[in-house]
Amino acid sequence: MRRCLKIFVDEIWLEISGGRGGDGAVSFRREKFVPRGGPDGGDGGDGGSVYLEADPSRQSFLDLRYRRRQKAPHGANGGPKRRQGRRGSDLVIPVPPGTLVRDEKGGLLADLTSPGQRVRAAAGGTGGRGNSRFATSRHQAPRHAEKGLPGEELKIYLELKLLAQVGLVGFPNAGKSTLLSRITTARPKIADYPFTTLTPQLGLVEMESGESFVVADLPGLITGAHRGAGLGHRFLRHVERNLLLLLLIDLSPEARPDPVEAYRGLIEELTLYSKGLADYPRVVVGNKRDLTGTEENLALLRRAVEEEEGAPAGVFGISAATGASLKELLHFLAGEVARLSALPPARPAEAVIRPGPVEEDNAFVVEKEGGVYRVRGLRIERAAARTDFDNEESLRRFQRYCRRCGLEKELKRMGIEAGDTVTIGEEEFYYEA
Ligand SMILES: Nc1nc2c(ncn2[C@@H]2O[C@H](COP(=O)(O)OP(=O)(O)OP(=O)(O)O)[C@@H](O)[C@H]2O)c(=O)[nH]1
Ligand SMILES: [Mg+2]
Repeated sequence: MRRCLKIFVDEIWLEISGGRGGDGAVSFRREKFVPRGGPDGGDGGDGGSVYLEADPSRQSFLDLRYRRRQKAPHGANGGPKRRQGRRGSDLVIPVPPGTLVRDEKGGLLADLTSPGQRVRAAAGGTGGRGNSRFATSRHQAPRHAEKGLPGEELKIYLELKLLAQVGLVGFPNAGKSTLLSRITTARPKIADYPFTTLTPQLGLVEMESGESFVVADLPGLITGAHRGAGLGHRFLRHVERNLLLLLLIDLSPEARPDPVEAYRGLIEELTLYSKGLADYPRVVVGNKRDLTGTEENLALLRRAVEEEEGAPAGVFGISAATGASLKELLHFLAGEVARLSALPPARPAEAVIRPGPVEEDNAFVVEKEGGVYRVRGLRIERAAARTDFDNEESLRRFQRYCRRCGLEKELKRMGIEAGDTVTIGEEEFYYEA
């Protein structure tokens, strides 16, 4: 599906978390007559990630209402004989196409429009390495293994915006709202004065064949709309999000501008707004054919359209009020929607706005509050999360890391004393000189 106009219709919060990575194993080979073989602890499996995927079989967030917390499975721990822990399977949450994914602060993480588009919303934690990975010629029997990292946890905000395939474009009073109310269950305000419709309205057309498509009634355009005049200009930017534009033209003899001027005026406003709109898929429809004096105008309009578009272009003559020729029009629209949605997108699908995992960063900051030193930093927090503090060798390894990365020096500079508390991420320690 190409980019389509979206109107906000639903919203929901979810709390999601990636699975924890499995721990690496500490284990030694057992062989006959060999008292203690080499290290053979396997790696932990990665935790599963949580994905959101645009699934056309979903129309709303209804089935997520009672499943606000979703977790991907953990990775399994590594085992002896270098056995790798099983990785946690990914959790895929289906959402309707047209879903915007935002973070807690409202920042856009993803815009899922085409079926099958996916975004990884919460990454699983990576598994820890087993002790077999830490053997060196100098240290042949390491008892150190890494713990698996926790998965990402976050609260996300989903917004559903309906996608419209057909956009109604016309001057005020052309009968756009009347047409929408006639062909869909939408009930927009209809009146014989211009600018009755102030915000885009959507309606679903359901064909007898079972096909359906969404039509958007956009506020009326006026001359100068591309420069920001009138109400319609704010919605011009949405026009490109439809598959097909329906230019609706008032055929009545009293219509101002007259049908030919209206047609040329609409094309001009669209083209002046954006060059790409000049040859955007469109169909021209003359309305109010039930009124007297409209046949002549329809003929004039046909001629003008043929001149402009070159080939003998079809112009529909309808009456939104009586329903005349609406069946033929809908049949044509359904065919065009099917044809155009099968085309490859004009632009590459823009699914993922979310930046990838942050680059490893050696930097850390220490804040002092009373006797507590709070350490923050991606790498140091990871190193702490990776460490099994009950394992003597792992602990020593972590202490060496703290020395190497300059944390210990920094703590001393800040005046740390034995017995003070140091927190690194989720872990808490007592400082020993
Ligand atoms: N005779 C006749 N009148 C129509 C027809 N379609 C719409 N009208 C009338 O034209 C007037 C404007 O109709 P709307 O549907 O409100 O027009 P609109 O294009 O939505 O207008 P804005 O929202 O103001 O831009 C109303 O009085 C309608 O009853 C039609 O097919 N025949
Ligand atoms: Mg209207």
